Amino acid sequence: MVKKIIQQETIVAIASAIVPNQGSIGIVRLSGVTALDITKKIFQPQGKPSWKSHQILYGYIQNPNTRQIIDEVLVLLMLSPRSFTREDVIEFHCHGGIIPVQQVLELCLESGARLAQGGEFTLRAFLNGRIDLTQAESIAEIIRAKSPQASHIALAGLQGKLAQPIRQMRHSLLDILAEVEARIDFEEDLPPLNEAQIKQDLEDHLVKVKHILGTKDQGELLRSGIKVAIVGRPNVGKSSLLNAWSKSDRAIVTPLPGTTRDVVESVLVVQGIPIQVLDTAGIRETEDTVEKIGVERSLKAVSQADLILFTIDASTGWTQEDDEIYQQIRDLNLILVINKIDIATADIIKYPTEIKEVVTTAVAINKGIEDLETAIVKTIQRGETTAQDLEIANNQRQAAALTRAKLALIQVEETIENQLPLDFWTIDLRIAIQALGEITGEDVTESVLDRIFSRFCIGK
Ligand SMILES: Nc1nc2c(ncn2[C@@H]2O[C@H](COP(=O)(O)OP(=O)(O)OP(=O)(O)O)[C@@H](O)[C@H]2O)c(=O)[nH]1
Ligand SMILES: [Mg+2]
Repeated sequence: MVKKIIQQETIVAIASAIVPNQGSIGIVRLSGVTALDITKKIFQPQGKPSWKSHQILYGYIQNPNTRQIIDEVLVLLMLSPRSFTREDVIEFHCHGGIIPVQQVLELCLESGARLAQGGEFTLRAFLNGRIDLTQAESIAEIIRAKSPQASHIALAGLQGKLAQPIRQMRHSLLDILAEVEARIDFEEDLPPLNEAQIKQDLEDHLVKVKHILGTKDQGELLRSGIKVAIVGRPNVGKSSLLNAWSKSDRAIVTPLPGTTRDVVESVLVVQGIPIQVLDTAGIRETEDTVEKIGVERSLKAVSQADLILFTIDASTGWTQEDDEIYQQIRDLNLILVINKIDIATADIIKYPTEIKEVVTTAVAINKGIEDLETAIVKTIQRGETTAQDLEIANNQRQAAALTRAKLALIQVEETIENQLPLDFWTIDLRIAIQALGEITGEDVTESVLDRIFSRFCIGK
């Protein structure tokens, strides 16, 4: 249904990022049966090109009605089926300002193309069988990746490394289903089922499904990262910590308590995990209106963070004020940062023994940052595989389908164990097959497609 409607039209979109004064080249991309006709209408090539696929032409975009020259461009011809969408795809490489790309886009629209919806190029690549669903999702993930590691696993997905074991399992289950159904229909004519082999296969698949499922949390960490809030009373060195860690002077640091009034943010990557660090205003009772708002914002940051770096001052030790803040955050995921250890007078700093993760630092002289990073990674990495070692990772949608496949496989195993009739085997085998097919897109509904492709931006 989707296929028929959308593929009659030629779509167009700006494929490069639109940032004023930033890029030297801007790309407008066409895909569809009339892409070549539209190009011939608006593009004046130098010389007499053959219009064969996979070449780059040079010339001018010209308004066919007014004869006005719009831009000097390079044109990439990628004709069906050797293109991203398997349709005729043509790219105009224009000058990178906003005006040229927009004018070229408008000319394409006037010449019969329709503005592409977000993800529509990739949707066509999927519908035309060039990529499967996991590969389409990987494209969106590469574009969104915030760390090299996140990009690495997304690229593995694009290469089909996630789809391949899933497709193999699905085909193996289809074979088993065929064997079982044949026994239901023609029991007398066939040798008995090799039950031991089937059990073994199902068990192997179950192990594989569980293994892939186990990559979800770490994959999520790599993709989305975490939010870390630096929290504590005034003057303990929170802003100094942010600056030392991000090797910048983003936050204002002074010897005066109550310096930070607003939440200051910096984004770092630690062992492949994107970390959004929030430096907050020191928490204390105050009559100062601005500082009061700052403290409210600190508390809001606390509530939104995945991890708190509760910072105290080693030169004063654990104070009454520290304790008051601690009582508000003690149930949260936190690491105690004992800062200013360079000027500590006591050898041992006391703190509540229930706090298990503790790091000592002297951020003003860049001491302890590495220990802090190690502690953070240890706190958020649960399980054996670390995010850094991941080769592939499934996302939430895929994990939901894999969980359905897992439960169905367990159910088939139980059915066999309990020697139930063959009809019962087929019910759960079909559920597992369908769930796996949803992951790759071999078995997928329109609403699932809508959900996946609506997350793309236009031009992809
Ligand atoms: N000796 C020493 N001084 C430090 C260290 N870290 C920070 N300081 C000093 O402590 C003072 C306060 O530092 P800030 O980073 O502004 O402290 P803050 O926690 O952000 O303070 P507020 O924004 O007021 O809540 C500054 O004079 C820093 O130079 C450290 O590790 N050792
Ligand atoms: Mg500060």
